[in-house]
Amino acid sequence: MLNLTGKNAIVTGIANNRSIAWGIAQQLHQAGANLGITFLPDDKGRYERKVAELVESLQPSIFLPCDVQNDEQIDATFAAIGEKWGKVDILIHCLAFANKDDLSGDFSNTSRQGFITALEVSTYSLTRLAAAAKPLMTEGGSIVTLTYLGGVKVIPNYNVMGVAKAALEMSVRYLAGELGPQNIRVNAISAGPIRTLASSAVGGILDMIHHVEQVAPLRRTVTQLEVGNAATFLCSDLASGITGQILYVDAGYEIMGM
Ligand code: NAD
Ligand code: 0WE
Repeated sequence: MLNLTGKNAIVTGIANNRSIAWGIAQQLHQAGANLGITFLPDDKGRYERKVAELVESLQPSIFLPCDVQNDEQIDATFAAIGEKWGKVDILIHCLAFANKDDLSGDFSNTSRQGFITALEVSTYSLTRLAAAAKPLMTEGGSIVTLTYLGGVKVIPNYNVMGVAKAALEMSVRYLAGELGPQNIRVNAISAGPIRTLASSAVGGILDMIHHVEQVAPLRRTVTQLEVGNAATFLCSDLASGITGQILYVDAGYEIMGM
């Protein structure tokens, strides 16, 4: 029933084997999707080599740089995707960035530039990539992004990223409203805390994970592959009636009041 054979899927946000995007890419591949992987390029090409090596086993037919802060690169990448594939069915938006200084201390100290950067990379990029993918989603499509509870409730130190995620979740609804008539569905997965490159750079993440293990109904955290399974579902025909939604994949943590 869960079959993505013949579907072309762009996956953004793979940095290493702990990335949530890596869990998603593996599950999309297992369901039979044809993968296109984009990565954040750096001067020395280190990311490119590492990510290329990692994704080799998934045999992506596209592997291209895509810094979401660079309009020309986004346009060049989607032009190449259009030429190679003709159509896109699935877009996975799995990236975020805020300056490290803005992820601790007082939220009211967030600088103008820090606020702009966090919302540019973490929020605007979804709308920008959706616009680039829209003309290629000629047979309908599914767009999935990743969010976090800190966009709905106050989580200590999440600060400007919480504002970025709140705006991301509303972007999901506006995009779903706009793209629905073209049979493009847009949803978000709100994942519980997972140890990744991004989260490991945050002080106290292990304590947060321990807290979730004690309080969440399932008494554990979730894995990248569990998030990947939910994303695969949302991209499949099994989810054909679902758009504009935020799906919690958090071992139930979000329902708890105490
Ligand atoms: P990660 O560090 O593996 O992934 C973040 C990715 O963002 C990296 O691949 C990085 O290259 C990419 N990125 C940053 N700036 C970019 C730019 N300018 N252009 C293109 N790519 C850029 O960490 P992750 O935890 O897997 O994060 C993936 C998503 O999951 C993020 O949206 C994050 O907010 C969300 N999320 C994470 C958790 C968690 O606990 N790890 C929980 C809920 C949601
Ligand atoms: O969305 C995220 C991670 C976001 C993130 C993390 C970093 C660390 C390194 C964005 N930008 C950066 N920039 C860096 O320089 N998560 C949901 C994981 C996360 O981050 C937190 C959390 C959790 C959970 C930050 C503070 C408190 C909790």
